[in-house]
Amino acid sequence: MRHVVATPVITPDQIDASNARLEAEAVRDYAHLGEQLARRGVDIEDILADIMAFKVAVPSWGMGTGGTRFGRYPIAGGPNNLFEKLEDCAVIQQLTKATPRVSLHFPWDKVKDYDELKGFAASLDLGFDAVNSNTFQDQAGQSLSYKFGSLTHADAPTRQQAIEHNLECIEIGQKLDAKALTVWLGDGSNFAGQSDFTRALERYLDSMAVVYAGLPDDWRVFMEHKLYEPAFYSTVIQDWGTSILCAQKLGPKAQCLVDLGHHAPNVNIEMIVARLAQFGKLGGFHFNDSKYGDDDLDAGSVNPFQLFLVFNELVEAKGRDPQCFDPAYMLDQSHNITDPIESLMMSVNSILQAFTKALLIDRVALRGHQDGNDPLMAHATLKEAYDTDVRPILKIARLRTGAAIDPLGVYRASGYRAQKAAIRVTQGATGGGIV
Ligand SMILES: [Mn+2]
Repeated sequence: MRHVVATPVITPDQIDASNARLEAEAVRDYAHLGEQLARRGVDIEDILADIMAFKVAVPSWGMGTGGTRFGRYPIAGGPNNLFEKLEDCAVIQQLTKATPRVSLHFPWDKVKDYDELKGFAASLDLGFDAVNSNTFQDQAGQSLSYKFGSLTHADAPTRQQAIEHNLECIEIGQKLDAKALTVWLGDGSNFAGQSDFTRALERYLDSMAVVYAGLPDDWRVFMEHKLYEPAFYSTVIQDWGTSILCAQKLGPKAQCLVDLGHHAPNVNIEMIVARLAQFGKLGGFHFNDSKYGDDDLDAGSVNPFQLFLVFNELVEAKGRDPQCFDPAYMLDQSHNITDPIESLMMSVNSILQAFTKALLIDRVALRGHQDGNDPLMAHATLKEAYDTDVRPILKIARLRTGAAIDPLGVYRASGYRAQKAAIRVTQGATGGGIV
């Protein structure tokens, strides 16, 4: 029972001392931006309220340093088990107050006692978000291999094993008050002719219908598409088209999950977001960024304008359907050369910046320019919002929620990782999966 109460992480004093130094300047900058926005007819306090309410989940598997197929560079003080990963998640929540929930991945995150896990998380001010199943690799002691597929495998017993794993994930998730299951599978083929596209998808739908039937009333299942990898010729759920067809076939609790890195290069992802939202099928989001493929780089680090355009669609969709539009937001990144805590805090900041800027778009003017066939002014309306320096709003949001005005500065000054390096002696295989 050594994990029942968490050890203190960064003390409130450390945050307060830093905020005391930065507060006066932040308040002045906020007041100045407030004046500028008022001239544009925007009440900065309305924007601030939305930013303070925005939450994004962090992935347990993102707390360990990731790697590539060429290798991995562990950092001293990295987490060795789920409890240590939760301690790291707690630091991000403590310093940003925007990440109160953690997404778990099974069987990686299996523990003996889920009540203990829940209590430990609660003592760190953390809860749990969507649970993720894993049928893209074989586990020790697993009776049937997923080498040639899982939910779409040609053999019924292998499909059944994958179905049962997903049902077990739902069962565990219920113990942790999660409300959604995310299913990404690597099923596909490496050779033309290896797999019958149609029969593979039929098997997927049959398997997912059983998983769907196992969902509690207030749960949803998110289907995460991905163009390629680990299968390099064809993937069963390769894009949003296949995903939405399956979601429509399965029923209202089935929705699509958009991982920003799971598309072909240059695909118009914001348009996919709009389409899925229009048909009530945008269930969740995995934020990251990419240059070439499923790079799992930090959100907003390569293409912050795309992130802004995605949030433009999310704000638009929320405006159309404020009651029902409620996607599950999560970060899904692999941190290969940075401290995952630092990367995730920077990513939260990028996401909040994109969201804030999207909230500043003058939607009445935009619609007028769209309907009046004035492409230049329509685009200029977006750029007016995008070019606004919204950092003062994020700083005041953090100040008012009890987070750190400067999360990275407080984290670096705290020496958290060095302290953990003295305690966390071993460095096990806790690498982030790329999902
Ligand atoms: Mn993902």
